[in-house]
Amino acid sequence: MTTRTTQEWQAADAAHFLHPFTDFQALASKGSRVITRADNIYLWDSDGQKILDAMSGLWCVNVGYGQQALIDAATHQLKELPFYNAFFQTATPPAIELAELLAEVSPPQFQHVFFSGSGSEGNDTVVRMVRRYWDLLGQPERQVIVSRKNAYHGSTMAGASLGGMSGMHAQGGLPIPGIVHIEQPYWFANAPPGMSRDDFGLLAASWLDDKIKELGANKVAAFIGEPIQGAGGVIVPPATYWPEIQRICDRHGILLASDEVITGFGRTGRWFGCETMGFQPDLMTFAKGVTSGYIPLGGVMVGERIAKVLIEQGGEFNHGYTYSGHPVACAVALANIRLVRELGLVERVRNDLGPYLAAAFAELQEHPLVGEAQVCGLMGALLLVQDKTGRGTAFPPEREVGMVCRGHCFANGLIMRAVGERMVVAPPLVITRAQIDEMLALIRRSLDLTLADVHARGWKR
Ligand code: PXG
Repeated sequence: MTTRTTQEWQAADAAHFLHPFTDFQALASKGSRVITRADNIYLWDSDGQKILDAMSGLWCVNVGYGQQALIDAATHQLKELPFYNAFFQTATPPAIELAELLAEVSPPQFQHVFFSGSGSEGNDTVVRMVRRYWDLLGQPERQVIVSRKNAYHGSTMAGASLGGMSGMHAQGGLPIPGIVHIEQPYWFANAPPGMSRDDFGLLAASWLDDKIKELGANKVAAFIGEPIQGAGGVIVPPATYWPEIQRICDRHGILLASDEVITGFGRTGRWFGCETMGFQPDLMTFAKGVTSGYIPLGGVMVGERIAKVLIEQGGEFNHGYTYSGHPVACAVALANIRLVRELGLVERVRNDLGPYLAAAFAELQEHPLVGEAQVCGLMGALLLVQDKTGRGTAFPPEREVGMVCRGHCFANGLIMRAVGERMVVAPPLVITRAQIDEMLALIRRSLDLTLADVHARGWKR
């Protein structure tokens, strides 16, 4: 790559690069921040400023930046066999070994995997596969997939349809047919006044039961959800929610899919979020953390209930991607998962870093701006409120207080994501306690600066 000044990069970027989820015109007039290198949990931009990346890239760099084992795995595989497909009764050693290793680290019901290139593609596979499963069982009318409002399942036609983001549905005529949404298990926003979190978890799960009864169980193929909604704002459901969802799916015989794109590979202190939340899905979508984002890879873990039917009576499944089982991506994933094991990252998140972050966030809950602080493993959220009385009152969205706070984070060398009024973190799992302290000092400073702005504008009650 050539060396250019920030202004030169920004000009070329604005002239040619259409960024995802971006107002192209607004960005072109402002100029992108150009990230040029990274190490461990830190990034550097084209002005040389060091930034603590509390979002692991985009929820993915679980082992941190600069891990030589992943670099070596990619280099070796690029030389040995940079590509071969898995379509025409062929396979490559990295894809076979990765399938084997994924079966080992996944809950016991998973012995098979279908590879994709991303999380969105993985969820497209889920849609195709569950409908195929019911076809094969002679119940083709079981088509509908139930998802949730404010869910994020990707940006392809099926992924965005499964997702519950109204802004995405508004563009492109979504959702596609056969996908419906129930309300999310977000206690702060959706619980009736005075209801405990645990009671609310049961209530929110009962909305699935209501929806199934409304549609007719014989029409419903599957329910899909993120164990913890990530892009929706790190919404940790009450502990009662997922076990009740499982009971409802079991009772109606419908398939349960866990979208583990963010929660997989140690993020919550177990290999997969469903283990932390206490349920046993039939399918798990994964991506991001499978390679720590070093190279694109996704897929679906397919439970034996489904795999058995597909294998024993399926015939050809007319679905797949050029890069299903890409050897370089699989080689990097193998190195990544082995490294997660070697470093004991899953246990470290569960026993040490997760509780440490939770204690720190509990202290931040005392901050005048913070109405709710939630942590699960190494993902956390702080909800910014204008009034802390009772359950609290969030700032009205049009004030964009989250964006104000995010601006202060950026200016202070911290990447924290704003989802509306929820400020979220998901740092690399290799972060140390000392680095968590450093992150917290930056968060606290950014909150204080945001509070000063809020007071100056007369927005605080
Ligand atoms: N499922 C979940 C749960 C995700 O979080 C996807 C599927 C789609 O994965 P791909 O690889 O197709 O992007 C995701 C992706 C954000 C943000 O702003 C989150 C994601 C992607 C982009 C932005 O928090 N998650």
